[in-house]
Amino acid sequence: MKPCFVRRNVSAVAPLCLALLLAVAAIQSTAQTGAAPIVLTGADRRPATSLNGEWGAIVDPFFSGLFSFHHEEKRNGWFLNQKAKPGDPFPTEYDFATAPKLKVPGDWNTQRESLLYYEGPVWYERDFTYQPKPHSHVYLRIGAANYRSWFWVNGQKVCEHEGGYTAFACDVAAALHPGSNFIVAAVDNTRHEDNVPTLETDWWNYGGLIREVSLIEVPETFIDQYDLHLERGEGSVIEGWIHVMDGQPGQKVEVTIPELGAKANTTTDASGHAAIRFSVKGLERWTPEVPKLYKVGLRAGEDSIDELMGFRTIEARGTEILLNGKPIFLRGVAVHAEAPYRTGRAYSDQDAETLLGWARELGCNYVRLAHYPHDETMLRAADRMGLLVWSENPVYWALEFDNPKVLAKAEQQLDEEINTSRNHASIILWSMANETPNTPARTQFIETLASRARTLDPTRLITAALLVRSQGHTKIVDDPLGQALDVIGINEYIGWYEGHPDTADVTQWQIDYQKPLIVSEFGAGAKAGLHGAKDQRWTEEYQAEVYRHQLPMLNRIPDLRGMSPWVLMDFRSPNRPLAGIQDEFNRKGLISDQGAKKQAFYVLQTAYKDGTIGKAD
Ligand code: GCB
Repeated sequence: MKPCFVRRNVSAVAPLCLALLLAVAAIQSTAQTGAAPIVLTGADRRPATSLNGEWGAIVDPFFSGLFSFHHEEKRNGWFLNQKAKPGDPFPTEYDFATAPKLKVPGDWNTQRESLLYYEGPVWYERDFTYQPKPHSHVYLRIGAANYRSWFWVNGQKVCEHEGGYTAFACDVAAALHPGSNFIVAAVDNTRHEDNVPTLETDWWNYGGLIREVSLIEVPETFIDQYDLHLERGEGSVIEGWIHVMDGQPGQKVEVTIPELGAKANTTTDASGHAAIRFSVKGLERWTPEVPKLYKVGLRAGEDSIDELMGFRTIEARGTEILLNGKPIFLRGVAVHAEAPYRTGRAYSDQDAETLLGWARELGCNYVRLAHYPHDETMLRAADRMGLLVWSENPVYWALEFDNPKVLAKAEQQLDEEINTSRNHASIILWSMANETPNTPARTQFIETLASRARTLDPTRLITAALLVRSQGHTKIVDDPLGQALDVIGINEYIGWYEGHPDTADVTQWQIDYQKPLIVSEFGAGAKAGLHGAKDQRWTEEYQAEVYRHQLPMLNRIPDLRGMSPWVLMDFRSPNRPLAGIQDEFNRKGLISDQGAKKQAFYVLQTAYKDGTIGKAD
């Protein structure tokens, strides 16, 4: 029989033949590219085989490990991890075994001096032994890889991913074998105009496997995602859903909260979705003062997850933000995922404890985790420490807002952010964007994201950090994007990028929205230990003066319901070259990268602790 795929005219192909053709094409393309990665909610609560540690690493600026001299994708790329053998008809010009090492997790920039500014592909390789269990899936779970990444197990492509700050998981079961295995990853942090974020940012483009990497084994039928939260209102009803992958409709799902003696059962529908709603007695709500967390068990057949969760509600009413039904003022600070002391990307519990510990010491009940989704260790720490969180996607400055591919990238990252972190009581705000230009294309783009976020998670508030415009000494908040938001965020730099610190004293505010307002940024640069007159830029005195004038001005804004001055700690930025002062750090930190508290820290701490700033209603 003539094989059907030699026919030229596809419309003339018999339906059966077409189906076969499509199936073969799908198998071929999956074999070449791997399946699309998935999100595993609560992955950090599952038993895992860590692949952290030292990986052989080869810097490959021309990506010659993947592309031939005519830029075709190689069949014998470095993912094969070949070893040179005597008599080989060709030279093998790489060897992961003898290559220098890089630590995972970790950005490459702060691990090798020659890589501080490097932007391009780097290859990673690690050997490991593994005994796959029958009847299970095995996922390679990557906490984040900035920005594009490709993964192969034993030379077989398992997946690719785009987006530098979200977690994903690739099915690797078919590529594993009992005994010794190897994994090769290529990570490329090259900036492109049509990326999210785009070419310009004000932070270091730390590349690499920047967060934890592990293997997670799950049964054939397993829970991939879930959402449990407290229903709005006075009562104690927990609602949400659990999604089961690769099961039959009618799969039993159980949720237990042993401390409350609560147990609830539900079953999945045809799409694997199981809605759940049950009432509990004696629930202590999660608050910043008492961040009560409960062990929550989720079970579906052979699969189970032990979660640790708090329960609270969040709403906006008029110009108020209500936590558990009561008006709250968000005493915050903005935080980059910059590692204290060693610099580079933060990833560990200790990084999170240090950064958020400083926020607590400052008197905060809230942090803006800027400008991309932070690691889950940060969210777990915020849950434990009672810090409310603004979680942000990397829609920063001027993306290609009229490019549908860019929208798709932003949507994918938003989905990953929400599906990974939706069970953290600490998160109350999903931020869609930071300081974007006011154009119709921008507004439409971000409105699309906002409605997607609302569909994915109707329980939280949607915000964005907007730019404001000036007329004389009046600051006007009228960006049309505000219509799509529940809470208006605005950034302003009176006393730093405009005017003097005392310009704040004569500034008036015109806000065209009847919604809660958060001043999501204000601040000034200072080098820790540099002292001088209060009108001398870069001194601690100048920075403190900006805060002294900002606070009374902010107190005059009736709708102000929160603030997160820029920024908790100095962080690396290539835009900040001023020698002897900045040395490629944005110095607007209240604390230096080496942990020295500047005078402004204490100005803000006093205001937060004395309650002289902010009104909840
Ligand atoms: C901003 C940006 C932030 C910058 C900051 C600054 O408005 O949102 O990413 O780092 O200003 O220091 O200029």
